[in-house]
Amino acid sequence: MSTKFKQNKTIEIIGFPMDLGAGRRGVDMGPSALRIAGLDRKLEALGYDVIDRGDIDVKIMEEQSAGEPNLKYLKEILKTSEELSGMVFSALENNNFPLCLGGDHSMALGVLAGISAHCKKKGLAMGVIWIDAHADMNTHETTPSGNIHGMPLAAALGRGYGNLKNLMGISPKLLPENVALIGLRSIDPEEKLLLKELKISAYTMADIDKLGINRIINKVLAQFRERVDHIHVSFDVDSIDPSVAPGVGTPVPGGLSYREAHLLMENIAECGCMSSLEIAEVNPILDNRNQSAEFTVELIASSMGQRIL
Ligand SMILES: [Mn+2]
Repeated sequence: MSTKFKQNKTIEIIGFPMDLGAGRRGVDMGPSALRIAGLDRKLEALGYDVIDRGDIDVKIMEEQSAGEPNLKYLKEILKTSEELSGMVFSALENNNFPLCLGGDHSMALGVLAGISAHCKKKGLAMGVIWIDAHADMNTHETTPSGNIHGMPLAAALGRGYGNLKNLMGISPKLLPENVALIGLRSIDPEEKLLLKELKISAYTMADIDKLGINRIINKVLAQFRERVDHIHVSFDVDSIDPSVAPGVGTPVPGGLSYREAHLLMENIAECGCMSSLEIAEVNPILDNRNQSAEFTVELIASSMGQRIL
């Protein structure tokens, strides 16, 4: 266990019922599905105090127009991301552990803004472990879909549309050497160029097949322990294979197996160095009887210290 990193024993759950950043609807029900799967009881059983802050109020699609085709629903995403960033910042300032439930992955805009404001105030370096089938490294200039959930990592790195990257008045929020992507298997051509340009550590499913998830996550954690003071885990549930978690925003075959996903999270728990967590893209519409949310709650528990023995 590391002593440099703070892992607070009170967890603040913040729900972000957002699907405006995604192409397919339904992930706005993700926070409910995770709560119904017993998240708070599971965390309390592990010895944590849990405060549920409820959900941020997000306008539904029918109340508004999409606006610019390359930045769909920008206005509402910016407004709610600002609110989310303030809540994440407050949780950290209160010495609590923010656990943010999405919602599509545009959630990371607000989450990373809140963490970076906290880190800036305290003089801490932020590292992000981004577990995802996709790179989420598009900008308004490269996006094939206009869906903002494909842009949050680029924005955090200071790339893309001004108001998206400048949330909380900090840009860049994240240095390229302090991010690692794990689980990649669907990357747009321009995202590949940006990943290479910024020399970002990116572990694809092929890397995981060859090296094993255990070796990869421990390498990343060892590097981050030296380099940063706050480790955030941004977990897109579409990193998991659809045979295990079919209820996700953008299912892509060939993902993490049941045990690979748990082993990844168990290693993060053993490190004792995760200071915040977000869970994105649970889609109950595509799910079978809440199986994906239940699996995700087990994964959250593994990342927070649940052990087989
Ligand atoms: Mn994602």
